[in-house]
This record gives sequence, C-alpha cells and structure tokens, in this order.
Amino acid sequence: MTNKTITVPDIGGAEGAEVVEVLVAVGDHIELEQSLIVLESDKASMEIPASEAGEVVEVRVAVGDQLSEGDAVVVVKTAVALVDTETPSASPPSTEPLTEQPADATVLAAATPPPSASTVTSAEPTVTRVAVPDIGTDGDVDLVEIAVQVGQMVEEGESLVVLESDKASMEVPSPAAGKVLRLLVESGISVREGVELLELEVAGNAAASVTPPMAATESTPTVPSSTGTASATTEEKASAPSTPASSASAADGAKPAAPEASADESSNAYAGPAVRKLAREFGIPLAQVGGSGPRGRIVKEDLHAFVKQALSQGQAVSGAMTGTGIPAIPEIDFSKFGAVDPQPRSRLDKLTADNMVRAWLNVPHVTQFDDADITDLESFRASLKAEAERRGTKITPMPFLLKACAVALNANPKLKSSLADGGETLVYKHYCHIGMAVDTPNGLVVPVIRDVDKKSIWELSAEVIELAGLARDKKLKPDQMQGGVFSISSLGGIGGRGFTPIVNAPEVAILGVSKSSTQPIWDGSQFVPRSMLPLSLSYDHRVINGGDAGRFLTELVGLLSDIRRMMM
Ligand code: CAO
Repeated sequence: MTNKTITVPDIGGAEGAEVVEVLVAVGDHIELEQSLIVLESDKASMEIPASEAGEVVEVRVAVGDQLSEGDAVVVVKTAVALVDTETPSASPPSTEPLTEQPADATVLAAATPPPSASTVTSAEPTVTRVAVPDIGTDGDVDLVEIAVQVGQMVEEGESLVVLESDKASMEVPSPAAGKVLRLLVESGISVREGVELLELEVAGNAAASVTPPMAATESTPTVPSSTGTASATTEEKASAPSTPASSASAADGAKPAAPEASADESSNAYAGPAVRKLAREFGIPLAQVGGSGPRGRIVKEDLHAFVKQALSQGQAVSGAMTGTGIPAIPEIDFSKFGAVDPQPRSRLDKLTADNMVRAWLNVPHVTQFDDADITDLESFRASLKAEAERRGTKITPMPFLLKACAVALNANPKLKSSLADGGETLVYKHYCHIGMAVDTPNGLVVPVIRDVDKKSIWELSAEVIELAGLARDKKLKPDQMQGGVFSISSLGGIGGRGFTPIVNAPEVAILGVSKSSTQPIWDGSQFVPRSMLPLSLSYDHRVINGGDAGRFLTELVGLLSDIRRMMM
C-alpha cells in the first residue's frame, strides 16, 4: 500500500482554473481514469481523471479553489506498491469537452503530464481505529448516520456513528478525545461488532499524525461520483432520507410533472457529469432546470429545488398521492401564522413513526375496554411497601400487570401468536416475553422482559426498574428489545381515562393501561368505593376475533381483581 498524490496535469497553460465540482470523497474507491474534479477556465470545462486507482484518503481541493498545473487534487492509497514514487501525475484532462460548454469555448489541448506525484506517509502507531463495540447482537445492524467529518475534533463519549436495528437506534461513542483522520465506512452499509469505523488521532499525539488534511477538505462539498462504479458519498447517503431530490423513493413517487425533455435538449444543458448522472437517475429533464452555478451551470442543489417544486406543484394541481395511494398531507408554511421553531426529529422518533404507520396501515385494529377492580391488589401492594424499602426498591402496579398478562396469555395463546407466510400460517409461541413501552426524552422504546410467566413479582419489579433505566439512558442492547409476544403500554403513572394503543406488529395484541381512580361500584346492595383500573386491549382483527379478545380481557380483569387466581 502506498499513498500517492494526484496532481493537476498540463491543462494547456490555463492558470487558476476554478474547481466547479469535486466528484470524489474520502473513502471512495476510484478507478483509473475516473473523473476526480471538474475545472473550469475562462475557455472551457474539463474533467481531471485519476492517474491511480485506489482509495481516496484525502481530498485537497474544494469547490471555488483556483488550480494550476502541479497542484495537488487528492491523495490515493494505491493497492500496488510502486518501485518509483516519482510517478506521473494525473492523466491529461479529457479531451472531450463537456457538451454544455459555452459557445465560444475551445477544448484545451492535452499535453504530456509532468512528474509531480509525492508520497504521503501512512498512519503512525498513535492513530487508533475505532470499531463497532459489543452491540448485544451477532447479527448485522444498519449504519444509518456518520455524525462526524474528517478533520473534526471529538470529545470522549461524543457520538461518532448511529447504528439502527429494526427496533432501536444506538450511538457509538468516541473512546477518547481526538481528531477524526479518516472514515473507513459509509452510511447505508450493514455492520457488526468489530467492524472498523474510522481512524482517530488521539489527543496529545497530533505531532505523530499522518499529514493533516487541508482545511479545504473539511468543507469540500460532496457530490455523487460521475461513474457508475463508485457509490454515493457518505454525506449524501446520510442526508438522503430528508432530501427529496436525493432519495430514490421520493423521486420515484414524484417524477416532475413537466413534460420530458428530449435527450438532445438535455445534453445541451450546461451541467457536469455528476449532475447529469443524478438527473438521469431521477428522470429529471435537465433542459428544464435553471442553473445557479457560474455562468448558469446546473448544480446539484438546482436538481433538489426542481424536484421540490415539482412535488409541491403536483400536490397543488392534482392532490398528489403518496406511494400508498393515500393523498399526502400538504406542507404548510406555519411561519405565515406566527413565530415557529422547526426542530430536527430524533432518529428514534422517526423510526417509531415509521413503525406506527406500518402497523396502522397493515393491521385492522379493534380496541376493547374494561376496568379491573384493583382495590385488593392495591392494599396488597401497600402492604409490601416496607419490605420493598428493605430491599431498596419500590413496587408499582407494573409487575402485577406483567404477571397477570402472562397468565392470561398462556391461557389464550392466540393472543401471543404472529402471522407468517403472508397470512398462510399462524405461529404459536411457547414462550412468554412481554414488551413494555417506556417513555424517554429521546422517544418511545419497548424493552422486552423475558419469561414473565416464570418470574416472581420481585424479579419482575427489579427488571421493570432496570430496563426502564437502561431505556432512558439509551443503553438498551438490541436483544433487550426483541422477541416480545405481546406489549403493555402503561400511562397509569401519567394520567388519562383510556386510549387505543397501536398493535406492535408482528405481535397481534397490546394492552393499554390508564390511571386508576376510586369509583362508586354497586356491590348488589350499595355503592362502595373501589379502586378501578381502566384497561384497553387493541388487537389485530385478522387473527383475533372479538370473542378471543373478550375472553382474554375478562380473564385479565379477573386475575387483577383477585391476584390469588394467578397461582391457579
Ligand atoms: N394508576 C395509578 N397510578 C399508577 C399506575 C396506574 N395505572 N401505574 C403506575 N402508577 C403510579 C406508580 O405506582 C407510581 O407511583 P408511586 O411513585 O407513588 O409509587 C407512579 O405512578 C409512577 O410510576 P412509574 O411510571 O414510574 O412506574 P411504572 O412501573 O408504573 O411504569 C414505565 C414504568 C416504564 C412503564 C413508565 O415509567 C412509562 O414509561 N410509561 C409510559 C409508557 C408510554 O409512553 N406508553 C405510550 C406508548 S404509545 O405512545
């Protein structure tokens, strides 16, 4: 492995040609002759191709820089060790002019490139590679976000990347304070324990570091590669979901309403290869896009703006449908009505939103209500107070609810089944792991308590406290949120008379618990004050019939009203 600096070759005497696009980013694997940057002189645009194949370890230019022959463009780690480090610089620029060049442009002549490459030393031993820690699962998780950039200083514990399983998102903290030297991954890939994420120059060892990246590297805007072989950059992928124009799905559902421009018209548009590729992928007619770059050149942001406008026009004109065929909720500019404060949503909130929509749209929900008389349970719980204090804990209604649900679920196993094979099969489970919704400042999480039917009330109580604490501290591991057969959402400590929870699919039922209150209950001869606990059971009506749900809830109410029954 050798680091090679690729420099600007002879560009026909053009001094100070402006960088108008950077087509690669740190971490990209580039092929020989792949375009690295687009330069624009007062006469023409030209692409600077790679004279080496390998991995980009440093980008030394930024959009707006003025370059001349011999100036460094990128540093590439090549796969093959070279005998002579005095190798030629970049190949001559493409002699094919960009079709969009201005009418008076002439193509710059190619000339023999001068010997100008230099070798950059590789990482010193003081550089640490940060890997995915134990995330509690053997399986792969998605790397959904890289929270740092090359060159960035990070504190110990500062979030480096965000990982996401199908149930939760986790942040990998920095093991030490230092400087991010190199990203070894890009967002969108799957990772597992041990996968190396980035190189960190640990604070205090800066002097022994590899050649520090130029400041321009940090501000280099990333754009898609102009070749089909290279993938989109880290930054693009991370931002894709929130950027309609860079999201394939958004573009699929939102092809611009304007008529398609012919290939000829588009090829005459003034845009670089990266923008052309993006436009092709999204089916955007370049001829209809206004360019905001130098001399009207179309840049990536122009494509974003074009798609955004097409989307809003489409909605205004035809009440555009979302991918599900459901009319989209129009975007409103709330600032028209008063002061607003738009805040980015946490990844967990967005993940929860997706899960809610999925369950809401797939599961035909029915909710059944009942009240459990927990007067005796509450006096029993009160009698445990002193013992709980001796044990250094406290006991809420939650462990009793878990235990009662486990008994009722084992007696009504359909309530803890799941659909499989596209609805052909119903999977019955011989275990009884129950999820418990926990409200955290970061969003909603559902840790799972395993084998509830086999645990004592004290054990369950300890686990409720432990898992709720881990959830609030964002320390739950993926396997602590998996395997549930049924869920409980208790808002009893918060308040409310009743609510209709959404089934946590592929589970088929969920219990909503509201705040207990003292109610006058007729005992056959008089009204007596009883502590009543409102329960709501939402279920998947594809699997659970009203009768199944009614039997389960009636049994549950009976168990909570007389907890001695739990032993029977
Ligand atoms: N009725 C009356 N009081 C109740 C009650 C009920 N149904 N359930 C709990 N309480 C009381 C508790 O006894 C406790 O009182 P004391 O401190 O006087 O003993 C107080 O309310 C607070 O309890 P808690 O909420 O800390 O503990 P818990 O074991 O009842 O619940 C947990 C734990 C993690 C489920 C809960 O803290 C929580 O996060 N609930 C929110 C769940 C949620 O967000 N669901 C919605 C999901 S869909 O958006």
